[in-house]
Amino acid sequence: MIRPALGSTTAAAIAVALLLSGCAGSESRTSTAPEPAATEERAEVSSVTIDAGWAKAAEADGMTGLFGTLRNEGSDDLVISGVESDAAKTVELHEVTADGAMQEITGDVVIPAGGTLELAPGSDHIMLMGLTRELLAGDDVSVTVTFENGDTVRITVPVKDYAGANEEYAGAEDHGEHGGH
Ligand SMILES: [Cu+2]
Repeated sequence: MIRPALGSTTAAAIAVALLLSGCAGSESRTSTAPEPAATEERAEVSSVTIDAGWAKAAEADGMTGLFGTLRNEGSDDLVISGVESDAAKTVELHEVTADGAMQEITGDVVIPAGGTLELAPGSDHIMLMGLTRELLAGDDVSVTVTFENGDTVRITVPVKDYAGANEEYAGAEDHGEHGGH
């Protein structure tokens, strides 16, 4: 009668010890988190990067473009489903039409597996509209790109002064004379 009681006490003690070591293990960040955690962690992937990324300096409440080469080092094509930024009220993917106006891209924007998506002045770009702060040369600006599979990637680029990328936004209201052309 004594042996089983001792046995179960020992088993319970071992279980508590395992539980404690389990807690200690999950609290230590050194072993499981090699990279700093993102502020909002969904399914952040590291297989998408930007080469030579930059954004054009712009005033608060204005709009600006973000450019660079998005690279998908994963094995699946990635379809962009949304872009957001704490620096802008609205973020869209834009293209520049043959007549030099820019507009939101309505079709799928894909970064092919093992391939790239070029974002450049006068061509496709990430448009930040309703800037929540002035973007000065030397600042950093971040956008979070979400893909249709639920993955996200946060991209941070430097702000630069740039004289180009002044395309009229086809969706913007005309503050001057009434166009009609
Ligand atoms: Cu644009």
